[in-house]
Amino acid sequence: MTTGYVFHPEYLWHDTGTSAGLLPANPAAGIPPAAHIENPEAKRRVHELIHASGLLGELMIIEPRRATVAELLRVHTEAHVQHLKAQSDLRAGGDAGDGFSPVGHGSYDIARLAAGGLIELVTAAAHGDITNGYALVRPPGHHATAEAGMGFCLFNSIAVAARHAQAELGLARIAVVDFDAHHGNGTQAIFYDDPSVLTISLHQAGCFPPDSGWTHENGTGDGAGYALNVPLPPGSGHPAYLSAMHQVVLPALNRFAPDLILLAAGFDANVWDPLARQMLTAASYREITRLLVDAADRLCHGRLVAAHEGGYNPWYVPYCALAFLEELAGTTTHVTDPLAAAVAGYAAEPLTPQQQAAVGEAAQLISRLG
Ligand code: 6DK
Ligand code: ZN
Repeated sequence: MTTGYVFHPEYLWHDTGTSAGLLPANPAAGIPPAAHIENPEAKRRVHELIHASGLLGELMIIEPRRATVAELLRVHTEAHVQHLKAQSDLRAGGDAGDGFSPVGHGSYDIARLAAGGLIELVTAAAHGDITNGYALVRPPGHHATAEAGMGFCLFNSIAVAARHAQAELGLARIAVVDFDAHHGNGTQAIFYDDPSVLTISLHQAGCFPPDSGWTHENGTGDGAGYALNVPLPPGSGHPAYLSAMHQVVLPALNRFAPDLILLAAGFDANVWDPLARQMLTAASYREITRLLVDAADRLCHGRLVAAHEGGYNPWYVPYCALAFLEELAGTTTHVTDPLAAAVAGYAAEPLTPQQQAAVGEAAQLISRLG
């Protein structure tokens, strides 16, 4: 069993500027500059912890390359690719589409390196060089649609890798599981009418994008049934996510029988994240990952390939990501979650009827999968 790892210093150079988190800095209007919330800090610390824990030495390093324009065009429109290139060429950068998804100077090439890193990881999995893998990339991708960037996302790296796997690697049926706290709307939209790609998103209901990711969004045309959403109420934690895994994700994967599982691994459903109000701990990520690894082993020779998405608490995200990666690699390190004791008293609240209802509603749709 070999776990692949993609990282590149350039991922930390994607410059999101000082737009005060979400709002464009505007001192005259009383909005002082501050680092954009999607800044390199959390992900830099993830990489450093992977190194410091000794885990890096047990992984197969996969070198990323830039996705070509032709590879991007399998998913994105020419206008979108050109727009990002033009914004990135500006001396001061620009925006991907919604006003809070900064494109730094040079970010076009970095976003291509993110998508290409995932392509290389999927290729290594298809060739059997690795069993599974994790790409610690910036910028994130799961909100990006064919036509536009949004929610800090420029290109949809997972979608680009999925289309590459189908076109070049003989992997026909692909499942995308997304446990980022926000809805994987871009990935869902790209594959909405396509029964060869099943998308399953677990997220905080009504968080981002606004009014997106409801259970009734279930695919269209030939793809009807092949988009699943579990919108969990704010405050959902370990029991709700585990219930969603057992009642929705695993049965859907079993039924769909993918050749590859892609994972949008956002770590912003953690109990200390500033951009959502969910309650997962590092131990939760470990358990969720174990279930996904088991499913991949059972269904598709272990092929589980993850892309880092969100996760904004620079103190806690590294421990969540390390637990996830240890589980992917089937090992442990000497590092334990230093914050576990601090939430032991409240992060394991029992399943509420509202959480159970959200899971149950999604579970009813699994029979629509062919
Ligand atoms: N809300 C992500 O973590 C990105 O999924 C999350 C982006 C959240 C943005 C929150 C936000 C608004 C803004 C305007 C109007 C309504 C709501 F893609 C990932 F990075 F992974 O801006
Ligand atoms: Zn997110």
